[in-house]
Amino acid sequence: MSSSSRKVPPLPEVVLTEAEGRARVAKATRRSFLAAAAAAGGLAMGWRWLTASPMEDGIRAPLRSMLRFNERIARASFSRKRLTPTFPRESALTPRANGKAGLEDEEFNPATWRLVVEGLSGGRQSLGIAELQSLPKTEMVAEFKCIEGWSTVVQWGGVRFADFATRFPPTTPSGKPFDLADRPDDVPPHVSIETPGGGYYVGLDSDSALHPQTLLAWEMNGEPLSEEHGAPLRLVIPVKYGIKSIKRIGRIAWQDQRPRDYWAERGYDWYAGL
Ligand SMILES: Nc1nc2c(c(=O)[nH]1)N[C@H]1C(S)=C(S)[C@@H](COP(=O)(O)O)O[C@H]1N2
Ligand SMILES: [Mo]
Repeated sequence: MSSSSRKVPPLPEVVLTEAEGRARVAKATRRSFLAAAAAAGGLAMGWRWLTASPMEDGIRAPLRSMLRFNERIARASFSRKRLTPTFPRESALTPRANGKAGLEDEEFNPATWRLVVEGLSGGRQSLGIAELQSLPKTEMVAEFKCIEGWSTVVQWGGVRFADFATRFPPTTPSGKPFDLADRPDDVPPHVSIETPGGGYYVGLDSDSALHPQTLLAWEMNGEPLSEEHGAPLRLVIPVKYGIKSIKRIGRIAWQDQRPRDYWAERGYDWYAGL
C-alpha cells in the first residue's frame, strides 16, 4: 500500500483559550494525583499488613508462604530422571568466586582435612580425600546459576553423591539395606552439609541430593579445586541455585528433620530448586 494513495484526514483543530487550557491541565493533574494517592494508600495498607505479620525464618510470614508455594511448584516438576542440560567441554569458563562464608577460618588446614559422615548404617565415618577420589569419577559440564542472576557453564569432576551414598550407605527408614535401584525412596528424607567450622551450611531434600547430576567435586575445568572455589571438596547441585552448592565441605549428615540452611535463615527459599 502506498501512503500517497490515501488521504489522511486533517486533525480536528482544537483551540483552547488560556483559561480553558489551565482548567484541563488542573483536572488531569487532580485525577492522576488521586490515582497515585489511591495506589500509595493501597501500598501503604499492604505494607502495614505485611510488616505487622509475624516473622518466619528471617522474613514475614506471607513472603515465606510465597516461597513455600514456589517450592511446591519446583518439587512437582522434579524428577531424578529429569536431567539439566550439559554442554561441550570447550564452553566451560571459570565462574566468579562468590560467597566466602565458612571459608575464612584461619585454623583450616587442607593437609589435615577430613570429611565426617553421619547417619550411616555402618556408623560415623571420617574420610580423607584419597578415599573419595578412589570412588567412580564423573565429569559434567553444566550451567552454574547464582540466585543473584548470573550463570556460568563450568566443567566439574568428582563423585556422584548417589555413588558416594552407595559406597557409604545411610541407615534406611525401613531398616533394610540402602538400595538405590530397588528402593530409591527408602532413604532418610534430608541431608545436612556444613563447612568444617560450621560457618556455612545447607539443607537438602534427599531426592535432590541423589539426583544423578549432584556431585561431590574436587576438580573444576580440569584443575584441582582452588580454595576460593571450595577445595578440597565441594557440592555441585545443578538442579538448585548456587547457594546450595556448598564449598569446602566438612560434614555430611543424613537426617529426618529438615536441616538448617544458611540462606533460608536469611530470607531465601529453603528448597531453591530450578
Ligand atoms: N562455604 C560456602 N559455600 C558457598 C557459598 C558461601 O558463601 N560459602 N556461597 C554459595 C553461592 S551463593 C554461590 S553462587 C556459589 C559460588 O560458587 P563459586 O564461588 O565457585 O563461583 O557458592 C555457594 N557456596
Ligand atoms: Mo549465589
